[in-house]
Amino acid sequence: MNLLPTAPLGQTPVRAMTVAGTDSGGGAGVAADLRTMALAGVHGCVAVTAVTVQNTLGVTGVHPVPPETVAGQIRVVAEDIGLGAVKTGMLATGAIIDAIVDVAAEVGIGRDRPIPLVVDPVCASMHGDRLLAVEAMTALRERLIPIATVVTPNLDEVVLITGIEVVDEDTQREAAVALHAMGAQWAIVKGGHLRSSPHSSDILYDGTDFLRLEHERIDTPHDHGAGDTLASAMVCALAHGKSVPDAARFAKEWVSESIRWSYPLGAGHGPVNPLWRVARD
Ligand code: PXL
Repeated sequence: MNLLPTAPLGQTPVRAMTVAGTDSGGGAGVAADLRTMALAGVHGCVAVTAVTVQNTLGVTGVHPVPPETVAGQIRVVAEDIGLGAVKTGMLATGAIIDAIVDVAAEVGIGRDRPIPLVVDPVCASMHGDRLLAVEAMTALRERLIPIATVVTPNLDEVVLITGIEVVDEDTQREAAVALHAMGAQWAIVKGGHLRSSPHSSDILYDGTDFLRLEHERIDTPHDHGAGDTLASAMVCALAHGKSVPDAARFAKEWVSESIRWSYPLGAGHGPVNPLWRVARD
């Protein structure tokens, strides 16, 4: 695959930020985001939104960070280090979403602003544990999605956000139109969980054109952190100045290889693995 250019050793690389939760098992959230950013040659900054207590079997605790602490992490980094792009993942509460949307306006993050924003609307873990409070759905729909450069839901998130049950490509397109109508500049409706198709095809929509990105489906139980990895790869490409379709193509290949090289861990679902980028036999 075509990789992103990396800075010469010793020189400042492109910077991106993940606004996300921690996973004590090291599979998803901030850990997954920083792995992909490091391996893609991007310096990853972090605004932690919540600490989760979890292993490969599930989440047993969620501890949100105070909203002003989340906003503070974003503000000081944007002001000092400078950011090429930002992604959000697990956001936990409506008050955290409000704080992020407010600081994004202050420092220029979001669609039609200098710093592109990828919103991965994480609602629940793969085990069904809630990672975004039910009360936060309104803030997600009415405040965060409208400032997204790209929103990247999976099919479970699509139902929760739009009410649309995706069963085929037509309904996948319908969902993309609904997400775009909520204000996102681009909607990517991921088809990885659409079992009626032999491929994993994602639909991209910008209000005018539909694009379909296709990849063979890689069947594995070890796909923890796949959504985070896709959104992180996309944010790396956007930080490098790529267009959304080019960033989505890069990210699709990146996550597909990372799923191919995922590994078992603990007694549950293992993580996707971007170390294919550097590993040798
Ligand atoms: O993969 C979604 C996700 C994001 N962030 C955190 C998570 C998970 C899934 O479990 O735990 C912190």
